[in-house]
Amino acid sequence: MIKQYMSAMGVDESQYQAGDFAVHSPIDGEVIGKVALHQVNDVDTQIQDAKKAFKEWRTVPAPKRGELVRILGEVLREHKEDLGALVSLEAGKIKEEGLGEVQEMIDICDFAVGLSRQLYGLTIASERPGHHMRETWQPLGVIAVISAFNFPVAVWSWNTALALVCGNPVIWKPSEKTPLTAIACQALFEKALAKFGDAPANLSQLLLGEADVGNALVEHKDVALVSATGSTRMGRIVGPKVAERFGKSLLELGGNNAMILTPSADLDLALRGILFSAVGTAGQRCTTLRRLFVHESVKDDILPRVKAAYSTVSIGHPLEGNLVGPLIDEDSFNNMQDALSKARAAGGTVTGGERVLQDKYPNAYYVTPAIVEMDAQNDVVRHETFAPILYVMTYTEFDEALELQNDVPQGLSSCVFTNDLREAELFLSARGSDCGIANVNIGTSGAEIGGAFGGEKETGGGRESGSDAWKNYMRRQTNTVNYSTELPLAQGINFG
Ligand code: UN1
Repeated sequence: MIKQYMSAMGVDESQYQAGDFAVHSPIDGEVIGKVALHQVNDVDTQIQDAKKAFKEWRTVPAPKRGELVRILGEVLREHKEDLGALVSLEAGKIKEEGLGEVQEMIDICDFAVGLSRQLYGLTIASERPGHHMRETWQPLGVIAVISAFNFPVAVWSWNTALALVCGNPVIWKPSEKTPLTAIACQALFEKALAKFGDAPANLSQLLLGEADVGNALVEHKDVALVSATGSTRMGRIVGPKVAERFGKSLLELGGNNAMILTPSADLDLALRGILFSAVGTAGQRCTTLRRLFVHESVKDDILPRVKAAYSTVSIGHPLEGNLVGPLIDEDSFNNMQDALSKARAAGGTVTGGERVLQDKYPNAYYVTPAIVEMDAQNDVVRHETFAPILYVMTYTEFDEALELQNDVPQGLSSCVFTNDLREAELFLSARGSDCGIANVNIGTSGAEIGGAFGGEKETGGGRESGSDAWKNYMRRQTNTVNYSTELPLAQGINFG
């Protein structure tokens, strides 16, 4: 099944059928590829090759670098269907979401092309006569991208499109659960390179491997920036290692995203917002809605409607018109069941959360999305479980809802549904949501690429994608130029 897509994208079977690391589709558990993994000693070779590429690429004018990314965007447009379908087959996303992910890639390429003619610095007023100050942004060096299974292609492109226009080479270590989509991206990048013409070799390299290989990449002193997306557990390992060698890191870790549903909210809108954010991608987005704080006066109105909507959601093969595909693997299913039994033990009332389609797909894990009514926000709720579990709690005062929303270790995405201007503005104020993303009358997931994406606290503090996230991929330099014939010192110091 994947062959037609792979060959359309220019990937030869030898690249994904000849190795000894089996890749399973979450759709039915079948082996869909066998790839060769890199070893720890390949890491240094790739980094040395990337350093050579950096020396050349950093001197290519940024708008010319943007031309490569423009072509990459074109190649992605041509292969949107192929890559989107492959994302479905390897990561289990439904067709629309697989295509949406490729669209995010195209969007970030467009954004990066515009950026390639900007990368603005500042001019600064100097306190000294005949002096001129400015701030400039220069290419940074080798960028490592570590990505997760749930956005197997978009996260690479967010980083790579920006890194390239900023003058840097990239080494990408994708999740070991999704190497096939990574191989396809590399092939599409090479197509773009061939059209572009004269670019240095090894601008973008793929590093397939497990934790040992990732670790070697993270620890290597010649990797200037490690951009890592994944669990908080992974970030706790990566962050300190990079900091120890004074490297830079950009961390996109767990989320525990909430919605506050107020009495003035448009409930039809909220229902749709809840459904897409909580159930979409089978609850496996870092921005998935995991907590719903409903005003006590609205609960009896909205909750039956949410439950009714949940019961009509079609679950099954992601390319056959269903709204919810499989969980990524058995571990994910077990983690979900574990969280649900802890929630029950803590007094939660669980609706849904059962395994379905077991007869048809004995080696895959499809579940009905779960709703858990909880009396209080306890540690089960505070923990991120990467599965479709929505905890529902009530509140009385808006301030209390704000406190509950912020009272978790993570700080990625949040939203309020309200038609009350005061509530909306309070939610976005200094004493409102403490998350990197705070929305009004929009769910927690499905951000556009134009804004900076990321969050606070255990989410890791990184920002990638839009706004000025490009600055992560460059080094800042302050320049002072003296065009006078004197040498006045700053702060008026008289030295001799
Ligand atoms: C992720 O789940 O790792 O906002 C990223 C969203 C997507 C990106 C999610 N644009 O849901």
